[in-house]
Amino acid sequence: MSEWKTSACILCECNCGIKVQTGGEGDREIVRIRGDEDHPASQGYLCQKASGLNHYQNGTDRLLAPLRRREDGSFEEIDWDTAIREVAEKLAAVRDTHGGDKIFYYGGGGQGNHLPGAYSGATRKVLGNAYRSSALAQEKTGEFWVNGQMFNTHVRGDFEHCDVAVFVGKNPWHSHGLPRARAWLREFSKDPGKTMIVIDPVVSETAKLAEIHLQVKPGTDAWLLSAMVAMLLQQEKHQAEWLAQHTQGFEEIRAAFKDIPVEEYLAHAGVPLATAQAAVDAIAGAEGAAFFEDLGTQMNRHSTLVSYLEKLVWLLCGHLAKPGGQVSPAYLTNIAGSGRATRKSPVVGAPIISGLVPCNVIAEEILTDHPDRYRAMIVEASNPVHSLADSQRMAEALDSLECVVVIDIAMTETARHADYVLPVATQYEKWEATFFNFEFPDNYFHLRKPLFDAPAGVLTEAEIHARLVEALGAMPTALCEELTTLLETEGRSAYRDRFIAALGEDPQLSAVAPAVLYRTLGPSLPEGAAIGAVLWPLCLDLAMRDGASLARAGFEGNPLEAADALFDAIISQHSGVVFAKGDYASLMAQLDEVKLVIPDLLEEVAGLAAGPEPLTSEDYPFLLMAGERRDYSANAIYRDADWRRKDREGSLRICSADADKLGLDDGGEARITTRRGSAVTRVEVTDRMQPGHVSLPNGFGLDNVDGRRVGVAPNELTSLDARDRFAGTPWHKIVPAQIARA
Ligand SMILES: Nc1nc2c(c(=O)[nH]1)N[C@H]1C(S)=C(S)[C@@H](COP(=O)(O)OP(=O)(O)OC[C@H]3O[C@@H](n4cnc5c(=O)[nH]c(N)nc54)[C@H](O)[C@@H]3O)O[C@H]1N2
Ligand SMILES: Nc1nc2c(c(=O)[nH]1)N[C@H]1C(S)=C(S)[C@@H](COP(=O)(O)OP(=O)(O)OC[C@H]3O[C@@H](n4cnc5c(=O)[nH]c(N)nc54)[C@H](O)[C@@H]3O)O[C@H]1N2
Ligand code: SF4
Ligand SMILES: [Mo]
Repeated sequence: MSEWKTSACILCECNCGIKVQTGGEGDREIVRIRGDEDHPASQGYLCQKASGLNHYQNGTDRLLAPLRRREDGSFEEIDWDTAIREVAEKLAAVRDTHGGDKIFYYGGGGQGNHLPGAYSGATRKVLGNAYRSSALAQEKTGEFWVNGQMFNTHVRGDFEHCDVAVFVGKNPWHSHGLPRARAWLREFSKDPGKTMIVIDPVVSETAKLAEIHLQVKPGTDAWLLSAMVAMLLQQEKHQAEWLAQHTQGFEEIRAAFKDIPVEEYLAHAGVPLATAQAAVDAIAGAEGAAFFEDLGTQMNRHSTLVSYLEKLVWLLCGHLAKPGGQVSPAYLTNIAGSGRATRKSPVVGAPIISGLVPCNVIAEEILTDHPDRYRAMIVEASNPVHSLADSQRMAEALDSLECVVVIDIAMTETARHADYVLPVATQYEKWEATFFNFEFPDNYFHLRKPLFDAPAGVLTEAEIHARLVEALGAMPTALCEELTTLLETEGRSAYRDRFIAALGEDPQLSAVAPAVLYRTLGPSLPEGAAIGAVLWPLCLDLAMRDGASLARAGFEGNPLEAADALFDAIISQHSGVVFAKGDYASLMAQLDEVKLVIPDLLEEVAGLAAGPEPLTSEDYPFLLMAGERRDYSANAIYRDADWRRKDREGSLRICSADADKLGLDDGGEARITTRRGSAVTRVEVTDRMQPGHVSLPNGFGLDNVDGRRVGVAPNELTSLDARDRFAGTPWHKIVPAQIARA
């Protein structure tokens, strides 16, 4: 076995630091894994999912040569020169015939890898790509839009310092989202001075630990949260002085909620008044209340409205820009984007929030004869046929395009519909990182060093995009040679000065900058860390924008020096680097005046008076949560079902009363049918579920190359049209369903 090497887990946004021993045949296996105590956020913590990472590294369905689709639909292996040349030619032809804006880009990263998105920027710009999307546009864009309007930036709960923690449709016991989640939840729930509040229809593991569980009826959070806002105002529990000082529009908010019949709204939500009152009192009386809303409400009816109401609750209590409240972490790249919706998608006219087309309209934008329909697609590090609503429709959409290029490590459900599949090194065979850096005050970034050499036959995304840029004739080769020579002879500051001057001379250069940096700065980086090159301008940008945070983290001096020092630290420190230290005192000034009023959403609040429309019917009497996080779910990152130690098939969870009524046995089988599809599933009877509410896990039902499929693919049961009015985010947590004994 090897010495312990340093990396990170790639299964969720926490990216916990790991220490790994490799071994096995040809030293290609991850043999032992433990937590990395030196990692600034995880500090040695791991959850049980990380122990299976060899199932990712040496998983099923791996691809080791580029593939091209034949006329008959089967694939043939081709060499890389052919692959790059033909992909460049085909995409250039679409650009030249229909316009580059007809080439859609999907993905760019997953839970562990965000550098592909940075490098693809070059290919995208050369092709004239104008429309793109990613998984964020089926979960977070509603919240981004609300944050953009209220704060002009992204905010996060400061769970490390709060005395009241509120989880809205979020089960961090499984899904994490905060560092060391399980250890944190246990410690927090035991502390008598602290209060955990959970809003969830299910008695989740997190809800079990909570002091206050608001067990809403599925899909009724808007009534619950409106009632809570109304209680704060009607009982005068709001922070009047703070609101006057730091926010705009308070009187409009008061007017909108003053007449809301609290008891009636709570009855709609199925929450007793005393429980809601206890939650409101705890939040109003907290030193710092931190909130985390997630898929339970973001993939649900009123998702954008609920994001807004959730923010009103803590804003009315002044839980912003203080320890334990909501904070705005420093960033190298802000993955939440601006939150602005300045453009519309070309066919459906859906709002594009933070630059992302809503996932639920992509298929509609393709399967039409509209002249502006997308004609080609690049999919990178994502599996939309499996992960987006209505898998059948997404597959049909891909099949109708003139050219589909998929960049992945494996033969996925999406890759099956590609014209070209470009196989890449795994995240343990190349330098990788994410921009999931949301900690405050100390925020960190982790560029991971590879554990293995990449096998022959695959490339990295950085190399693919550099080659595509070259094949498209857009690489400024003379400038690259000049920059390389300068770097070798005069060093990085001369290189930087020339690079900046060149950007001024040629506006086109910024488009291909990632590829130029990779080809010029990349080879000079130690230990073969060429992929790190794209981080260098981000360090510069941070130093210009937020030098104070950088200086507090120890990167002092003029911005150019501080940026270089940070960049060198990121390249050389393999357990991650604290790149910024926040400061509570200056946060409020940074956030400026908060805008409490979002007119469209206040209108929606008024509409709640009519009460909830029924979501079920005689034909579909159940509400299915299509995609719950569990012990052994990890999106579709592990394609090998054998990584699971329990719940191998991903059971349908149903309460005993419903199971009895339907004659279902624990461990038996049931058929579940929705408006979109039908599947047979294993059954688990558990009284964690409310009557009428059932759940299936996320990430199951993958089709392996050997013909295996284990569990239900949730999006064969979901529909495109069940989506939020504002952000277009899907209603995956409330899919009307019928269940019968199989
Ligand atoms: N184990 C595991 N962890 C993961 C992932 C994974 O696949 N597996 N994926 C990662 C990713 S990409 C994400 S985005 C996060 C998501 O993390 P979460 O959002 O925490 O995950 P979910 O289990 O989808 O949904 C959370 C909760 O919403 C509740 N819920 C369902 N309906 C409603 C409702 O009507 N109202 C309310 N208030 N709650 C409701 C569910 O009961 C559930 O407990 O997890 C990340 N972590
Ligand atoms: N019904 C329903 N659907 C859901 C959800 C739900 O709760 N319910 N959850 C949704 C959520 S929140 C999310 S975030 C999405 C996630 O869905 P996707 O964004 O599609 O992401 P993953 O399932 O994580 O798949 C990542 C892909 O990246 C590939 N990959 C791994 N490493 C690399 C690499 O180094 N390079 C490249 N190029 N590829 C690599 C994997 O093989 C895999 O195909 O799923 C969503 N889908
Ligand atoms: S919390 Fe678990 S799944 Fe998430 S990064 Fe850490 S070890 Fe991996
Ligand atoms: Mo997600």
